[in-house]
Amino acid sequence: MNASKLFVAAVAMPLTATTFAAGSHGDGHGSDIGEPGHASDVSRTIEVQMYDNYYEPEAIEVVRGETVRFVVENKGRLVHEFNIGTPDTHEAHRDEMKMMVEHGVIQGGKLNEDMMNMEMGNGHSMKHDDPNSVLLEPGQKKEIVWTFSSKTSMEFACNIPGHYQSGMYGDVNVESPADTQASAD
Ligand SMILES: [Cu+2]
Repeated sequence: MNASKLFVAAVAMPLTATTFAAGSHGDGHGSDIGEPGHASDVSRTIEVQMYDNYYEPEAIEVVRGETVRFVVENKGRLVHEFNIGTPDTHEAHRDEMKMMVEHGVIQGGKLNEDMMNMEMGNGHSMKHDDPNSVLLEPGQKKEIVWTFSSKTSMEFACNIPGHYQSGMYGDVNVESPADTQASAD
């Protein structure tokens, strides 16, 4: 592998904090995955455990408009991601994760924090700080507060090379508030 070649590739394909943030991806209509929520709007906490290579629970049900606090804990022995998106955004994100592995930013059970903060030129870095995602070393626990604003079918997924392919993803089923009311009658 040619190191300088990889560096050029990284600069050409920047990993900005906003690339995959809500609303900034695609044509502006297609992939509305919701938006970062406010702690004061949280109606429910969902605990998610990550193992090698699967999640518990395997699927999540939310109501459109609901703000959920996800408490995500990595109980595996490898680095894992919990990322809320569509199959398309996950596919795009997998290219970035592949690059992070190729650069040694993700090394099996470890994250190279120094390298994540390294300046790649043009203000870009390999920071992994999208609001819809957390990337955790074994034993780490982090939170995401997310408001589900559309009925787009979504998935939570780990995009580290090989993990999604081995089944590390689950459905986010978004119900409309009316459905919930009907079933409560
Ligand atoms: Cu994983």
